[in-house]
Amino acid sequence: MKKNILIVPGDGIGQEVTEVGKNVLVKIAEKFGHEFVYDEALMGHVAIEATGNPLPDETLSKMRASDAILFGAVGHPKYDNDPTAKVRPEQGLLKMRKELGLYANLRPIKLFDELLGASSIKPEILKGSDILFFRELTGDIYFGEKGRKNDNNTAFDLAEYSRYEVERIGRKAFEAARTRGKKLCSVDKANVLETSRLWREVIQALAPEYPDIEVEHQFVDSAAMMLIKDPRRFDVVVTANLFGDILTDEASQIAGSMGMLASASVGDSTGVYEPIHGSAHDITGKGIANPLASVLSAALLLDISFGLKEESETIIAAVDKLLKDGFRTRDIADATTAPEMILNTQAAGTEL
Ligand code: GGG
Repeated sequence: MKKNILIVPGDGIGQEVTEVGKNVLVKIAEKFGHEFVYDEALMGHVAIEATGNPLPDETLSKMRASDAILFGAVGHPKYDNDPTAKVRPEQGLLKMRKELGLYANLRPIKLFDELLGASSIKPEILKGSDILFFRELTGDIYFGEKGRKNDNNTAFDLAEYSRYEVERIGRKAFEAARTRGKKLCSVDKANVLETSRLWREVIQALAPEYPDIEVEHQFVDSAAMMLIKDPRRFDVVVTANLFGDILTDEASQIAGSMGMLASASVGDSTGVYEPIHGSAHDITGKGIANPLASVLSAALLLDISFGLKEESETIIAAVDKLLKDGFRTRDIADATTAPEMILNTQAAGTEL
């Protein structure tokens, strides 16, 4: 198979982990006889530095022209303490999602058995947890009108959802539930928010089309609690942009670390595959970042964008073997892991 893959490392540890993800794609192409052609583009803080724009037109054109995108992370601490900054790395991320129509963000919360001890949650509660989140990605409070009023003394962010937007992500989640445990949990805040009441109405209206799927609705506060108390009760979860952003960071503790969670953003055109973690400048350049979320993102890319199931499963098996062999980064180390067993950036590739 011949495919064009755009590599967009972005900022901070995005650079180092994406290199490992790409290495794994190179190895897979060699092993299975595919021809993957790579190009690279700037996004985030590095793009602002080079062009003044977090998502330069050149990057967007390359994105549209590619068959899939392996992305790292965006962000820089200099913007965290400068709330007045007009241009920010994250604007590139949001613009990319909108421009490419990436409305569905799939975040699998997969717990590798070897990492049962790495979580602060008790192993007997965690064992067997396997959740697939669908985070809506192009609506909600992230994209509504925002601004200041009352002489700059009041700020607002408008949350908006249309029926169409809820229905299309809802359908994706129902379809996915059909291929898994046949359970769908829709998370909202319908006791308070009008957008959530519409959300619930639309999911309820879809349910009769999927009689084989057991549907439940949970308020986001209750879902946050149940994720930690009883993660095995969840199969597929569908939720709005903001709730999904927060709940999946929480759910990363089920998998042991944010450094283990990959994601796929799909919709109208080229799919984008990236770790759910950010740029983590505090550990950038120290060789201690966990590259497995990028490696697992490469596995999602092969499966979802190219339909290469065997190749994707080969990567997941290699990650499983690495962990069984005791390789760890600090974020997933536990009391039984020897400190010298630090996963370096080559290790993920050499297992293939
Ligand atoms: N790889 C994910 C990433 O770069 N996250 C940084 C970020 O700002 N995320 C906000 C979001 O995902 O909406």
